Amino acid sequence: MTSNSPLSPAILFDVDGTLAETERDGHRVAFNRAFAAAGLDWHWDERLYGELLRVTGGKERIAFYIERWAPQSAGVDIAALHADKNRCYAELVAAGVIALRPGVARLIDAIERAGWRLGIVTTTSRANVEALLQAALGAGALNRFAVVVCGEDVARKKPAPDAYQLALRQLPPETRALAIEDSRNGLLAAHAAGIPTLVVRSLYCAGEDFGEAAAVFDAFDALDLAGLQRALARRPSA
Ligand code: XBP
Ligand code: MG
Repeated sequence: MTSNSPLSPAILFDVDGTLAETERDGHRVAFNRAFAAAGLDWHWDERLYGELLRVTGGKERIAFYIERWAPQSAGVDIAALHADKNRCYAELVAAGVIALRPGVARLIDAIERAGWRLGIVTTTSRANVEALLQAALGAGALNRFAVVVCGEDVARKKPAPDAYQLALRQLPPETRALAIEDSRNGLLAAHAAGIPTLVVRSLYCAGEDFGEAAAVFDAFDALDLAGLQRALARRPSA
């Protein structure tokens, strides 16, 4: 299959947990730095953050935390706090704290060499994606992706299908898309958009239910173009 084939493949990568293990040492640390800078005595430890991850989106996660654990802070400016958190995240990423998962760069290169399209479908902020890809793959890395859908592009974040549906609208009609995800929320989003999905287990989401996945892997080492092709041939079960 090449990009000129009647069915032109596009491999749509999730970001957090999939391209890189960004959550524990990236987003979580950045949230805590922003809380401290704002004079808040909140601290999201590794275990609590695992629970909070069920809420996708940083602003939504802060709002959920306030509702559950800090109702006295209902007046906090969530948008400002989140903007500072993303600034802290960009600093961490630029300092090299977060690397791509082993095998990701190799797979991206192979997809490009095959003439297939690359895409990103994430519920994180665009600034975070830009910071990560620039640090990990170099300046202009985002231009390698035919479609880049981020949290601010959609009304509803994963597990809603909006982000994947938008990606499909931005790709040529003959595209055969395959998603690569690490979480149940991501899998449900892609599945609801009718996109077959491979799961590569990550630190925080390894124990989740991936029943709807075309295949589940523990690492990218086991994934090659043939594996992607097999998954592309499958339609998601109803
Ligand atoms: C990951 C998320 C994000 C990040 C934080 O989604 O849920 O909310 O934790 O990012 P995905 P923001 O795996 O789909 O990328 O603070 O920018 O929202
Ligand atoms: Mg993810």
